[in-house]
Amino acid sequence: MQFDTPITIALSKGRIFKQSLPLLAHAGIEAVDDPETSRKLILATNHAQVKLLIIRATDVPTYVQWGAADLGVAGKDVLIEHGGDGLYEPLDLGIARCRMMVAGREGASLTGQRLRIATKYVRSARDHFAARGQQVEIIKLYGSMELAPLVGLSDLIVDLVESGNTLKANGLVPLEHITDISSRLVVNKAAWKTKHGVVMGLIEALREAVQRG
Ligand code: PRT
Ligand code: MG
Repeated sequence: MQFDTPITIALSKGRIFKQSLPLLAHAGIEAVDDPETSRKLILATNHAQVKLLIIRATDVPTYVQWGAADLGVAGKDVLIEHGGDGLYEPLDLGIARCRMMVAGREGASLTGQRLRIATKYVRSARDHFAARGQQVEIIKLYGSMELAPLVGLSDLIVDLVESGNTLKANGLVPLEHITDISSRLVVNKAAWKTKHGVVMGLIEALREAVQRG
């Protein structure tokens, strides 16, 4: 691919960066530094015009919405909570897959009014229970949700589950599937127009990489 205009791509380190690398490589983009060892927040690539921003997973939609990054890779969980203002979401990259689940102690009740739900995913949790007419109390947490039912902070949690090991290690079980999660390519709405050629080229190269598997 030719990059005749500056392009900034926002990524989080960890699983999203690792799993995005082979897809970006298919589009001819290779990072010069490894974010796991480098402390740099802006990574150069093999193309002078292409830069990678390394930021928190939950901040990716914000950088892209405001045009500080032209494109980004973010989990569907994060995109649901952000709401999607100022973004297009043209491609499911099929990476960083997991499931959003309701979990709790074995045999915990899922019905009843005023259940307390501890979660980082406030919007997803509220919508899930509201869809069946259940009013719940959402307790917003920023991590380690598994602790909440153990100390009586909540009846249930809504969290991401991959292997199920984290739940198991804390004596909890998955009780209900909410939705499958994967990471998506997001594009700033203005960049979609002003950098149309490069953005489309990049989307097509990534789409091809995803289809190849
Ligand atoms: O870690 P940090 O606070 O910086 O932010 P983050 O947790 O949002 O970022 P990161 O890099 O951990 O996750 C980025 C994205 O990866 C998320 O937004 C999801 O879309 C996706 N993803 C895929 C996951 C998981 N799998 C996952 N298993 N994100 C988190 N987890 C956590 C989960 O919350 C739970 O604590 O891993 C634990 C469960 O894993 P198992 O294997 O024990 O079931
Ligand atoms: Mg994490």
